[in-house]
Amino acid sequence: MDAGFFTRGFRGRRPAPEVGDRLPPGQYLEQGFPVLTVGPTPRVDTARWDFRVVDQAGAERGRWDRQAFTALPHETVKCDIHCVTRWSKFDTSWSGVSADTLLAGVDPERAPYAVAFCDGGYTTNMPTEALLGGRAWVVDQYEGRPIAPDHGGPVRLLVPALYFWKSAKWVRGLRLFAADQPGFWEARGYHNVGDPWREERYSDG
Ligand SMILES: Nc1nc2c(c(=O)[nH]1)N[C@H]1C(S)=C(S)[C@@H](COP(=O)(O)O)O[C@H]1N2
Ligand SMILES: [Mo]
Repeated sequence: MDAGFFTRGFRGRRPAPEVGDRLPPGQYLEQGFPVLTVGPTPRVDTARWDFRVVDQAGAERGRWDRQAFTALPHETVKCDIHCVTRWSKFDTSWSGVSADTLLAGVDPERAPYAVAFCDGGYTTNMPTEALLGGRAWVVDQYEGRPIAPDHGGPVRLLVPALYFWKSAKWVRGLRLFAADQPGFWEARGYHNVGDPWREERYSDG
């Protein structure tokens, strides 16, 4: 075999260093934008849409209808996203409301666990802290346009530091708990935390 061919073949199996540094273990770089949904894309009734923060007992800590949500201060977020099925996509760009804004006044020591709930019934859990400090957004634009229905539009959660199953599509709110409550995938064997850099894909138990 000719040395040039071997070199190209060898390089072909390894991402360039600038890509490799940004790829968590076991991930590959995807250029498209795959759609991963359990079940059908729900029909979202924008007239009745709201985003709510509720406590364990069901008491409302915050509620924004579509108009109020749109009027909240928005930030542009550029981030890499990592799906547990091994694709990563670099430099995705979103616009939305920081979870710090939506959770203002919530004490993460008194309400240490959060569950995102959605139209269609999907849920996913994370520590309240994982949503604070500029680490999570509730986004309503992707690449400068409304988010396509298949990708969670009109509004989805974005938690780029965790595997993308935590970024709940069609999100309608956050419920706060004193004790951890596994979400849809977390109750079906996915890792409770889901840090891609630690390759926390599945739980052992
Ligand atoms: N409501 C809801 N949110 C969801 C899902 C889902 O099935 N329902 N799938 C999750 C998974 S496993 C991934 S990888 C991402 C996929 O988002 P995308 O379809 O925009 O790529 O959404 C996450 N959020
Ligand atoms: Mo996923």
